[in-house]
Amino acid sequence: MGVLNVTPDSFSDGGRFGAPTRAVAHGLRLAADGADLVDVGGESTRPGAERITARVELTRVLPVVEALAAHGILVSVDTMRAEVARAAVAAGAGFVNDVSGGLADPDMAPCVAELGAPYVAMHWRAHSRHMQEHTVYDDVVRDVVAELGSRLDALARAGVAPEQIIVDPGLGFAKTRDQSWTLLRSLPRLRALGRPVMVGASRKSMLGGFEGSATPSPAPQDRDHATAAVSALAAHHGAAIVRVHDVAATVAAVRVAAQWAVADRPGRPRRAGLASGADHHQAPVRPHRP
Ligand code: PMM
Repeated sequence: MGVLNVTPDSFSDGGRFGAPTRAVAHGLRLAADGADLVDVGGESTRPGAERITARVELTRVLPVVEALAAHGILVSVDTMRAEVARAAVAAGAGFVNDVSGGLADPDMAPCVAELGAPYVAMHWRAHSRHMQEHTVYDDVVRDVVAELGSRLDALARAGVAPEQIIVDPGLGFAKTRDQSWTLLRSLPRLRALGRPVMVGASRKSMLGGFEGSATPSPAPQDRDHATAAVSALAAHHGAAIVRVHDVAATVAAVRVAAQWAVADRPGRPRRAGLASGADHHQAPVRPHRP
């Protein structure tokens, strides 16, 4: 999944794609680089970010979703609002990516049930302004799995089909850097929820410096090699989708992981792609064509 933030204040691509024409051009580039889907977001979720109105969000995302979908690109809309999800799907989006897993907007679950589109339910505890005040866990993996499990139950009660749902641990969202690494190392426990797992580590502060390294933390836009490495490892350990800014580097790295898995299992050819990743037991998520 390629990241296309149409925001003036995104922490890593810093508003470079604010104007619709430049955003669309970048989305086309992400697809040409090998993204299976392009995630269009109009509201920044960087730590401390203030909310914007639905009207501003719609104005930012709809023209970009519409143009990319018209080019035949599978678009996902990164939104916490049912109203935006509904309008984006009507404009051609085939996926809904909700960082709040349905918690921010009570209308989201029934809306997604009605739309029938694949839905990313991310682990989330609070809006960005306050999220880093919510990093207390008894056991981060057990608590995140349990909280995601509750979201799956709530989504099912609202009529969302299990096959629509992809789960995401929400790296960096109400998590310290160490907690994010612990979650990343525990992908099999997230996969035990029975749904495909998505991972978004791209350019995050968890990649901003490593044990034993004397070099200063690289700026977010200088974390793409580290992102590619982490994406390959995540794919190898079963992530179905990795959400990244630099698609070309990650596609190359994920292909290496896929080849590694083939080489691991002589006689069992595998296909790199949306549901790649070693040991995938879940059914692949079928894109939604409105
Ligand atoms: N991270 C960001 C935004 N949207 N969506 C999902 N499902 N998972 C993530 O980890 C995630 C996301 C924040 O990163 P950005 O500001 O660089 O887009």
